[in-house]
Amino acid sequence: MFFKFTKGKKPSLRTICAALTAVFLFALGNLLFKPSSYSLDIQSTPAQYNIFNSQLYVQGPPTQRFRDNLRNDTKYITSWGSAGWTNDVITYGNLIYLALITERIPIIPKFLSNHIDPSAPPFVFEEIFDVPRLSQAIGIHLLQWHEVKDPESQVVDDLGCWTVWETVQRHIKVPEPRRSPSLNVLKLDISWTRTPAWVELTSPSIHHNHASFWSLASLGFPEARSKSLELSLTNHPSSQHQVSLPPDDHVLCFDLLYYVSAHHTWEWELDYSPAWRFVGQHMRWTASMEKIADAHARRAMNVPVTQPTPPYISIHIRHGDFSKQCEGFPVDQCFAPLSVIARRVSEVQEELRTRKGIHVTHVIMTSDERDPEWWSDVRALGWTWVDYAAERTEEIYGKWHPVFLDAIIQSNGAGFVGTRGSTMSTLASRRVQTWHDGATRLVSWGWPGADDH
Ligand SMILES: Nc1nc2c(ncn2[C@@H]2O[C@H](COP(=O)(O)OP(=O)(O)OP(=O)(O)O)[C@@H](O)[C@H]2O)c(=O)[nH]1
Ligand SMILES: *[C@@H]1O[C@H](CO)[C@@H](O)[C@H](O)[C@H]1NC(C)=O
Repeated sequence: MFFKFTKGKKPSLRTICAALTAVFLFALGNLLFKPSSYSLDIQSTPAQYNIFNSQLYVQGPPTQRFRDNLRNDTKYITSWGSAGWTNDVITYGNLIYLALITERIPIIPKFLSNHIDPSAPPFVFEEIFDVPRLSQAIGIHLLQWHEVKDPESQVVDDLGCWTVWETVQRHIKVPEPRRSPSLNVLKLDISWTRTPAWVELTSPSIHHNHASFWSLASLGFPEARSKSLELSLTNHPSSQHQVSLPPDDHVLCFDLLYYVSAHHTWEWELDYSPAWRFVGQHMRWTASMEKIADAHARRAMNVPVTQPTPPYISIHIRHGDFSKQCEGFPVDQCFAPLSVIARRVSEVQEELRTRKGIHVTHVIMTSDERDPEWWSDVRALGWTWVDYAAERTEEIYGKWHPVFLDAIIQSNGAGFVGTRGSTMSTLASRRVQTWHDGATRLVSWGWPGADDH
């Protein structure tokens, strides 16, 4: 929560036949089952080949000014992240879902390191998420900012955007647009216009700060847009060039799409979450990331090279700055003790045994806890973890990799035990349930006995 916040090898004839058959079946499947509205405006070849080709959605290679690269027959949508990595994954998932329902092409920014070492360079979306697979699953093309505007460009572009954050922040006296560090990286000078009050989510729960998907989507269509612009909404001139611009319609943009739901706040935690169902579940890891994660998991479990990776139960225990939510309890009484976590692991083992007939003994812990004593208690339970220092993962792959690999290892558990209130745990549960039909539990915490049940 945001606080509650085969390379080099010649293909065999058999491979070629299999590939041709696959392409044929794929094309046939698409003809039969895909709604034709996704084919956009390109008629000559099957749409599914076009959705992977970014060049059809921009003028050409990335330009100094992003606007020079936009097509006049295509509408776009964008937004930016500004929190921990998983929060930003949710934010980008919400952006892509809004793109679906507004029939616009999303432009996705890079991930910026907020929770990890700030010296870690921005990380491109398609290097962790399999973009062609996602595109094919949801039927629209995805653009990334580096394909539109040259990352080396020194040109500061003006852009008019909607601020949702200023409208829905109830707890602040003088609400403001949410400023993402991405805007500096992309050299965008934004003039913000406050969204109408009606974007706020009417929810059965009384949490603050959320907007609703369809109210935001309506701003991407002419009628709601022009009616809104009649309302004399607060506009902030851009901070560098001091220009006042109306919200752009060619590139519909919003400051922050983290707090957005269809029906209920914190909706990614709920089974019907449309952003999860129509987008999030299709955000699969790239094959190369999967491979690195599998190698790390195998070494953590000491799997001999001749054996397949055994099923395991993954755990995510979020500590660190979650201690701020302890409300007076010392952390050893606030965070769930390992005995309580072990009880949840047994439940997951039991469910996997009875429901799926699989006997899972391997347990892999992931956590932001740094106390070596806590980790030796984890070892005493017979559980293991990836030792990123010993693996030299950061030196070899970069600073982002431990969090990516932990997320992938969590998501590939036959079962999962996580920390209630952590988005990293929320997403791991969703993935284990949807991708592996796994057993999941979230541990409650905050006071002694919080997880009693
Ligand atoms: N490598 C690793 N990093 C973790 C782990 N748990 C937390 N972190 C770090 O802490 C960050 C937590 O932020 P998010 O990913 O947004 O998830 P969250 O648990 O909802 O936390 P908040 O955003 O702070 O509320 C992660 O992105 C990681 O950088 C873990 O198990 N392994
Ligand atoms: C749109 O762009 C194309 C090619 O870039 C150009 O030929 C056409 O005149 C433009 N249409 C409008 C309405 O500007």
